[in-house]
Amino acid sequence: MSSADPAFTEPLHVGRPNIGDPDTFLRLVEGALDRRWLSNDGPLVRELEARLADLLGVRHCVAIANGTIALEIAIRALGMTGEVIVPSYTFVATPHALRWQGLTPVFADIDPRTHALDPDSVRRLITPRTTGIIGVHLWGRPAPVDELAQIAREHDLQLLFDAAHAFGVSVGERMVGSFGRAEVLSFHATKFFNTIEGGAIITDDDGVAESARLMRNFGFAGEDRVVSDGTNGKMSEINAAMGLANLGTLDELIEINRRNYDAYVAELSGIPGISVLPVGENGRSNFQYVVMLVGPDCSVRRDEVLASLRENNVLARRYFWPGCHRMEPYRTLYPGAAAQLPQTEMIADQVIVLPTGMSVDQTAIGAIAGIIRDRTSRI
Ligand code: T4K
Repeated sequence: MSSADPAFTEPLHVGRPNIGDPDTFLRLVEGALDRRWLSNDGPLVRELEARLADLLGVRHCVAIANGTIALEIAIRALGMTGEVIVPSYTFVATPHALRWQGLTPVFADIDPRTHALDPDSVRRLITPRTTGIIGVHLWGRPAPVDELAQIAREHDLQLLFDAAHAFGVSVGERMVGSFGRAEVLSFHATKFFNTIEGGAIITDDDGVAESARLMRNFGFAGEDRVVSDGTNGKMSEINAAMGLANLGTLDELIEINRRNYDAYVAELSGIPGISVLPVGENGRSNFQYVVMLVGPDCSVRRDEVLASLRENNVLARRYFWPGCHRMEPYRTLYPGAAAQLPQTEMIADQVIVLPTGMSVDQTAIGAIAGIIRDRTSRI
C-alpha cells in the first residue's frame, strides 16, 4: 500500500473523545445558563461528586479543573515534601505535579509484565528525605496496591495513586478510588470518562477531602476568610454537565471497548513478535488503552510499524516514550537515570497504543491488523 493510498481516508485517533448523550449534555447546559450559575461549587458539580463517590464506594469525591491540578492539590493535602517516588514510565504530569511545587520526583523502575511500579525498585530508592510514593494505574491496570501499601506502612510514607487511566476499574471487588490515602482521576476529553477537561480527588479521609476542597478554591473557608494555601482548581458547571451526560453510557462504553480489545487480540494473534498487554485479569477493566508491544523478536522495530500505521492514517501513539527521565527538566537533572531504569527503557521502546472507543469498529480493527501484519512480514 503506498502513502498516496492510505487504508483510511479520515484519520483514526487514539483518544478520540467518547460523547455519551449530547441531548442530556445540552439540556444540562441550558439549565446552568438559565440559573446563571456557571462555576464555584455549583449544583451540577455537587451532583457529579455525589454520583461518583457513590459509584466508587468512597466517602469523598472532590471535583477539580483537571487531573494535573488534582495531583498538585492531593500532594499538598497529603503533606508530601522532599522526595517522592514515582514511575518514570507515566504521563509527564505525574512528576511535573511534584516538581511544580518544589518537590523532587525520584524515578523508580517498572515491572515489564504489568508496566506498573516495581515494589523492589521503590524500596531501593527510599532515603531519609522520602515522604511518599505515587503509584500509577497505567493503562487502567491497577498498580501493586497491597505491596505499595506495605512499603508505605513500613517506612511511614504517604501513598497516593495517579488513577488518571483507571476510572471504572476494580481490583477484585474493590473499585479503584479507595486505595492509598487518596487517588486522583483525570476526566480529560481523551479519557474513558470525560468532562472535556476535569479531574477529581477521591478519598475516604475526611481531613484530606476538607483541605482539598479549601485548596481548590484559593483556601477560602467563607466569603472573605482564607484559611490555607490555595489555587484555582474549580470545575465549571459545563464540565460537570458533560460528566453527568457521560455517566449514563459507561456500561455501553466498556462493552464497546471490550469488544474492540478482544478483536485486536484475535486479529493480532500469530503475528511474530507482536503481543497485546493483557488487562482485567483480577477485576474489571475499562479497556480504554489497547497497548500493543513490538518485541525484540519482531522482524521490524516499533517505529517502523508506527510509521506504516501513520502512513495509513492510523494515528497510533508511542505513549509514554521515551520515559519522563529522558524529558526535560529531568533529563538534565538526572543524567544517569537511564542506567537505573532498564525495564522502563525496554518497554518505552516497544509500546504502540492503538485507537479504540466509539469511533472504531471491527472492520477498522481488521484493517489496522492487516497493516501491521503486512509491515512485519515485509523486511
Ligand atoms: N496522569 C496520567 C497518567 C495521565 O495520563 C494524565 C493525562 C494526567 C495524569 C493528567 O491529567 P489531565 O491534567 O490531562 O486531566 C493526552 C491528554 O491531554 C492527557 O490528558 C493524557 N493524560 C495523555 C495521556 O494524553 P496528549 O499530549 O497525547 O494530547 P493530544 O493533543 O496529542 O491528543 C491525544 C489524541 O487525542 C490525539 O490523537 C488527538 C485526539 N483528540 C484529542 C482531543 C483533546 C481528539 O480526537 N479530540 C480531542 O478533543 O495528551
